[in-house]
This record gives sequence, structure tokens and C-alpha cells, in this order.
Amino acid sequence: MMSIAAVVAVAGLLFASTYSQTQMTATKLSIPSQESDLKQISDMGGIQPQMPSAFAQIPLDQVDTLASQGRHVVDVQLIAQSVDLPIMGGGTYHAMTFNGQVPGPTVRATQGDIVRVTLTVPSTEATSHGDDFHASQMSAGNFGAVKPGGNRTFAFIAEVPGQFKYHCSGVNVAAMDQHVLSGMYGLTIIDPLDGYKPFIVDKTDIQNGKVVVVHHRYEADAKEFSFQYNQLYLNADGSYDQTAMFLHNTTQTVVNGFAFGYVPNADINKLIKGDPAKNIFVAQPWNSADLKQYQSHPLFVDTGVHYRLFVENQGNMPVFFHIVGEIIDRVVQGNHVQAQGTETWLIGGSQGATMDLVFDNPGVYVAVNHDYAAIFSGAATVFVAGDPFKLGYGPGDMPNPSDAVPPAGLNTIAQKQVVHCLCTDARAAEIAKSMSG
Ligand SMILES: [Cu+2]
Repeated sequence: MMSIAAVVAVAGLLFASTYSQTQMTATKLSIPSQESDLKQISDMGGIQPQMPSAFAQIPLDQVDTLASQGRHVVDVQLIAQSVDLPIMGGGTYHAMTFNGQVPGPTVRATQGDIVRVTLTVPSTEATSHGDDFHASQMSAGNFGAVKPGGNRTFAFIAEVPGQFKYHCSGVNVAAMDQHVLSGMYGLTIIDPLDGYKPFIVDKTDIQNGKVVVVHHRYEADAKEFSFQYNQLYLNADGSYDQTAMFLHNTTQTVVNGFAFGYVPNADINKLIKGDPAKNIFVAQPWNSADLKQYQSHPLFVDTGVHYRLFVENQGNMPVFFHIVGEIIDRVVQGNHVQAQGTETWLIGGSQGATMDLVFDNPGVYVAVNHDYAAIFSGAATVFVAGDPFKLGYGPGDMPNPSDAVPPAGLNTIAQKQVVHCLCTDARAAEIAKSMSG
């Protein structure tokens, strides 16, 4: 077994010279990215960190004992699956997924729960995969490569509330960029043990001829959405383009796997304008009804209701999270308030934040990454609040896309859903089944 120092030295030899050059000149790493070469990557190995296990990891044979003592166990089954999925503008790209969907299934647990994760890599996969859980605190060696035909289980206690990325760690770090930017990422939401905090929104009013501030209190229970921002870096044939990644030359910006996935679709146009062809939003990439789970779909929200948004930046570009027409009432990280009444909140790469807000007036609001390159390459998400078009629907009547609604947690108000996902037909059928029963 190598010492930490030896491993660092080996890692330096493997990556240091090439990496610093590529950072400066933005040329391609000498790691092949085409699918036909993935086996070579798998065989190549990579960094093998050798560190002692940290306290939050649990030996698997102790999980049952801890469960009998009162800890709740959340089991997570992840299956690596490489598959072609559609992209905006037509055609497909070579996606790497967990469970046939991008992003992977959202994991939800409560602070203090045991999360037990099993990663299975079918023998049909061309390369090894890993599963790095940012919600955990344990030796990085646990996230190492699982070879095709194999599987691996680890367990940890979710000690810190918030939202956390999980992602494939490639073949022991090698090709990790390709795997994550091709779709192997997901979200873990850890609810605070004592629940979410109520919050106060200040509004002004006139009382006795004077302008005064009035405190409006909203309880912890909320309707919830999750948004995961990422970029696609693609060659014309839908394969991963590492040169474009080093240049930050984004092909498309995706939210929950889709570019412009949450804009009004043909059905909504018909409702509003009486004609599917009369667009109310400039980009409707998934407009055709036969696209099933891929059809775009706006988010319907009620006015005067507490909404909680779990926003995670899965990519390698900053997210300047802003909602056109709204002010974010509260920003929380780790169940600690970071900001109140902020116009925009910066979320760095592999970072998340929980946003609380209340839509006060009926209308159309657009969540964006307020980087113009991101907005116009896909990062625009349309909220329709109340019934601004006087169509006669009431609070909670309109269903929301399933991939934007996380699994229910401690303080969740349920929402009606429709199947919506960048996922295989088989996975869409599973989601439909889970929603119906
Ligand atoms: Cu992978």
C-alpha cells in the first residue's frame, strides 16, 4: 500500500505537466474521449488515493445495528448506462447516465439518516464508472472505479443538511470530465433534522396615512423544485468534445438535462393563443407532441405560496441564478441563511443553494443563469404564476414536469406532475408507473 505522499507524487507525474499545459494553452488532454477508446481508459487506471476512512463512513456490517438503534436507512441503487439521448435542434448525443436518465435520480434523506449507495456497472458498459457523493464525508478511495460487470456498496451518515451533487468519478478520475458532462450526475437533498425554517418577507403598506413595513410569515412547508445546471460540450456527431470543454466553449447549457426544457409547449400555446403554432416563447425545441417525455413544459406556480428551489451547479461554469421579475426572498446553505432579498445569487461549480420565494402577482417569470451565453444556449426556465391568461384554472390545478419536482421530504407540499425527463423510454415508463401508484 502506497503512502499518501507516494500517491500524491504519482498523481503529480500522471497529471501535473499535461494539466498545467492544457490549462494555459487549452489544448486537448492526451486521454482519448471516443467511445471506442473507453476500454483503454478503463484499463489504464488512474489516481488511487489511499487515505484512512473518515468518521461519517459506516462499515456495511454495522448498518443493520445502527438501524435497529433508530437510524433510518435510505437505499440508493445506481446503474451506469450509456445511451444516446436527444438534444435541442435535433439529433442525439452520446449520454452517460445513472439509471437511464439525466440527471440521475434525486436522492432524498434527512440529516442523521444512513445513506447506503450501490453502484452497478453492467458488463455491456465500455468503461468503468464511479460514484462520488458530495453529501458524504469519507475517504475518496470509496468513489473509485467499478469495472464493467461489477458493483460496489458504501454507506455514510448524512451529517450536513442541504443539497449536494453526486457524480461519476470516471475511471479513478481519468475521463471524469467526459462522464459528468455527458450526464452522469445527480442531486442528493438532505433535509434538516428539525425541518426547514419558516421565513419572513417584508412588504410595505399604508397605515394611518403612513408607509410602514409589514412582516409576512411563511411556514416551512413548501412546494418544491430542483434545478441542476450543466453544460454540453459536443462534436457534430454527438460525442464529447474535450477541447471545447477546456475552452469553456459551451455547445448548449442545460437545466435538468434539457436546453430550454421549461418553456411553453404546443399544448400550452393552444391554451393561451388557441393555436399551437403561435409561439409565446422564442425557443420551443421539444414542441412536437410525439416527443413524449422530451416535450418542453413550463412550471406552473401558485401566488402567495412558499416555494423552495434546490439549485445545484453541476457544470464547470458559474451560475448567476436570477428570476426575471422576482427577487429571491431567502438563500439558505447548510440550513443557514446566507441572504435575504437578493436579486441574483452566484453558485460556483459543484455548489448548491436553497432558495425560498413567494410569487406575489400572476404573471410569467423566467429563471436564468444571468450569463448571456448561458441564457441564449438554454438556461431559461419559465414560471407561469397564478392564471395570468384567465384560462380558469385554480391553485394546484396545473401539473408540473416530473424532473423538476424532487421526491417529497419533511416539509413538502405535493404537486401534480406529468412525465418529463431526458431519459430513455424504459425509464419514462418507470417514472409514469411510480407516479400512478
Ligand atoms: Cu462514469
